[in-house]
Amino acid sequence: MPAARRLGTLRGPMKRIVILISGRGSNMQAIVQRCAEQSWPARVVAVIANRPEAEGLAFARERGIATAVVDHRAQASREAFDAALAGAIDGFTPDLVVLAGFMRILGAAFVQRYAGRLLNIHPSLLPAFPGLHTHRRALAAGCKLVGATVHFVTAELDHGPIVMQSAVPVLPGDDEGALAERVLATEHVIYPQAVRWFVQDRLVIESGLVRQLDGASQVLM
Ligand code: NHR
Ligand code: GAR
Repeated sequence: MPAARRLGTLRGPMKRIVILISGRGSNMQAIVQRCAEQSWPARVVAVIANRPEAEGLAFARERGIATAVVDHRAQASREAFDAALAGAIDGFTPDLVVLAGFMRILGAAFVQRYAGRLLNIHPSLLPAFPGLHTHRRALAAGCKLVGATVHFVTAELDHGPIVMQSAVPVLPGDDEGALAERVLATEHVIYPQAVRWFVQDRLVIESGLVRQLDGASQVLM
């Protein structure tokens, strides 16, 4: 390990980000791109997938970002998967771990290990529709507004402190795919924004609520 990495004082303010994906990885790509364009005090040091076929891995490789795969199907239990995943993550000594379309529920021990430095984006206006198939459920419920939520991850699925939300209308004739696409476009704005605030040390969690220290709007609509 180079001396500059060992000496905390020389490491400077550059935060190390590890991004976990399961598939396409468009949110991961948006974060990598904004990080470079806007010269964040941060670097995406690795992209880790739980599926070897995750399309997003190719983008990371092309960019020279380290990649790893921890295949949940090769693990004997959820606990074993979580431990293998944590081992892979810790090899990159991250300051922040970002779930970006990551599709495996993580256990309490894993979440505790990264408490306060683990973010997720969920494609609904939480606390509505935690879990899977959010767009289908929002359509079935007759929702007129839908959106996405960036939150800190806690042991309770999709219930952690909310960093930022986006809202878009449901339009006549929308199906699941149309809705997912409209919401996804906003995810690509709010997730990089939330991660930027984190790496700039602009977020605090107070009594389970997230405050942006500059008073910036935590809403996109
Ligand atoms: N883990 C914890 N503890 N807390 C959260 O808030 C989490 C989490 C793990 C993932 C992302 C999430 C989402 O935003 C997320 C948040 C997967 C499932 C799921 O049911 C649910 C929510 C989320 C991700 N996964 C199935 C499982 O058995 C597998 C589904 C599949 O492989 O396609 O793990 O919605
Ligand atoms: C995104 O819409 C994300 O919010 C959602 O999956 C998509 C992943 O797209 N996440 C979940 O549903 C988590 N359960 P991406 O891989 O292109 O970022």
